[in-house]
Amino acid sequence: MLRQSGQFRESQLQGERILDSNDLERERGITILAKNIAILYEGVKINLIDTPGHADFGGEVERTLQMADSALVLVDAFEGPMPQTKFVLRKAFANHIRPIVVINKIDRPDARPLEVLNEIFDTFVELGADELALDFPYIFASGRAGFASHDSQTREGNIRPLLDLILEKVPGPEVELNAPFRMLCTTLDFSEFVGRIAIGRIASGSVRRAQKVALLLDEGKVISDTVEKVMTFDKLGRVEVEEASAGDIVALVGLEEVSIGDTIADPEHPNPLPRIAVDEPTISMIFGVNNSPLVGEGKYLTSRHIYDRLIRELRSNVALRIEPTEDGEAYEVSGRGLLHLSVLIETMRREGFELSVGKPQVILKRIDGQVYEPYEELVVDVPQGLMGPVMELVGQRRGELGKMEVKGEYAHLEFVIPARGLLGLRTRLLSATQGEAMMHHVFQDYQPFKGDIPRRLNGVMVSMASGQVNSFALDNLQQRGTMFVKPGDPVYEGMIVAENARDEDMSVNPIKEKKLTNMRASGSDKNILLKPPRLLTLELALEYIEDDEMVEVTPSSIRLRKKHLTEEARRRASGKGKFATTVS
Ligand SMILES: Nc1nc2c(ncn2[C@@H]2O[C@H](COP(=O)(O)OP(=O)(O)OP(=O)(O)O)[C@@H](O)[C@H]2O)c(=O)[nH]1
Ligand SMILES: [Mg+2]
Repeated sequence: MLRQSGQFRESQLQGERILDSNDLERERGITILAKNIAILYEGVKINLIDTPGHADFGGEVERTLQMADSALVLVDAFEGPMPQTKFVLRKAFANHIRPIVVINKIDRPDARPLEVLNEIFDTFVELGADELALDFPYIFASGRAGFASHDSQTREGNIRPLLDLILEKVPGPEVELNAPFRMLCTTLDFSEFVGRIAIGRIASGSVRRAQKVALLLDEGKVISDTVEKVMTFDKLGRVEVEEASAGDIVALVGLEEVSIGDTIADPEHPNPLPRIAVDEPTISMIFGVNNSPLVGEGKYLTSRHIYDRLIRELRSNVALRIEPTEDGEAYEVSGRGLLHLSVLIETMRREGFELSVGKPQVILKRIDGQVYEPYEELVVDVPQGLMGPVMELVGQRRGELGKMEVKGEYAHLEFVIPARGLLGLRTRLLSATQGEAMMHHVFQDYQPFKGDIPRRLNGVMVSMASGQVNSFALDNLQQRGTMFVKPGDPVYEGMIVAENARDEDMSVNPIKEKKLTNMRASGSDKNILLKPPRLLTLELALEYIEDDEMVEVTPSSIRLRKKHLTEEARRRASGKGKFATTVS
């Protein structure tokens, strides 16, 4: 759409992922933050908001829907509707937004556009869409090849049919032009030069530069302020304007106290718009200072630094919650899923923070004296021959099969599973299926607590010494497990250096030198063949650890460690059993 609108310089459209502009988005190939752009088509300004598709960033979807009149729901012409498709549709229906379905990637050789269309129809029915919604507009497209068509067989053309469909089906914004100014702040941006920028769609009236406004904050607080600058969205950027009016999506400069969910209003008519409803978090982790002996690789180390950073995050990350813990040095951070929180950790580490993070815990609820836990809908697509191990793994983790279908050579399996059961599932699924399984999941609801889920089967090797790993020691240890470290890596007492092949923890000495008496067999080092260590990404590390363990995160390293560094302290602590999950 951007390319064919003809409004961009070629240099602005280089490569893929034009909107996924931050480093993390590019590296991971996913959208994390929603972004606004605008194009002009047939004299109509079309504001487009790109939202993340991954349910962990559902908070982004919830708030950006406030600015939208319609949703283009993109569905892969081979994969069909995914759990996140349902998530987005549910949100759209709840906000009375009528979706336009775009069956994308019809250029794929394995595309099955008409079957997918039927599956989408079934999804609408399943979600209880009313008759109006069941009559949904749809179109086939290839975003990559740049065409859209009402005919599923077309493999060429341009994107105009999609733009035309938008003009035809999307009602103009429902707004009151002649009422007092009111707008909900749905996005925040920051700039070094002008400070906080409030973004939202004007619900009624108009706003000018230098206009006095009332900020209607949470809990009925009202403050007066002045809009310094009004900007509207234009192509990939923003332009300053004198005035903007109802229906426009604007960025307002000068309101230093504003947060997402606040209403900005005419001071004579301070009536707040409904705040944005955001789903509750389902997962939490403890963020604490890094108190490992290797602390100091980063710039921001104190709990004060961490606290201030987390509070800053709250302004724009609407689905996040933060609570101080009893010891005051650490914070319980809650979010929508592992990815939601790990992206925050990854962002912080790139900014120079060091942290220690505890095992992710699902957030339990007590309803009428009974404990409830979050359940997720899980979809696994896997070559048919590999269904067995998938069923077994998901079954062990208390997932229940709902639907099973065959799509081409793939089996498509739909489960409902406690969110606890998902932690660590991806790695196991991938190794059980030689990397062939694809899984997607999305929060479904809270259901009664389902009982135990098997924990990590293996114990770990814990270093008993501090120093530098050497190959002689590793050569011995690698017979007994899978190493996480390589020669030359720094280790400390209490650091986890390997997975033990057995199910218990073992203290080891990865810095042990060869005894002098053996030295005569010179050159024997050459016979040491070390397997490459298992590299743990942040998410893998978080999924891996148990309750008595932590992940040490610094700008340059991710290490696993025991909470208690000495064996003595661990022995003392292990006397007291702990409930594995938190109850709220
Ligand atoms: N074959 C084919 N591939 C496409 C097409 N459109 C996008 N892709 C590929 O699909 C992958 C995902 O594309 P994205 O644009 O990141 O998808 P997205 O829906 O924005 O993903 P999230 O932002 O994470 O929800 C990329 O590798 C694209 O190159 C298409 O029309 N045809
Ligand atoms: Mg995207």
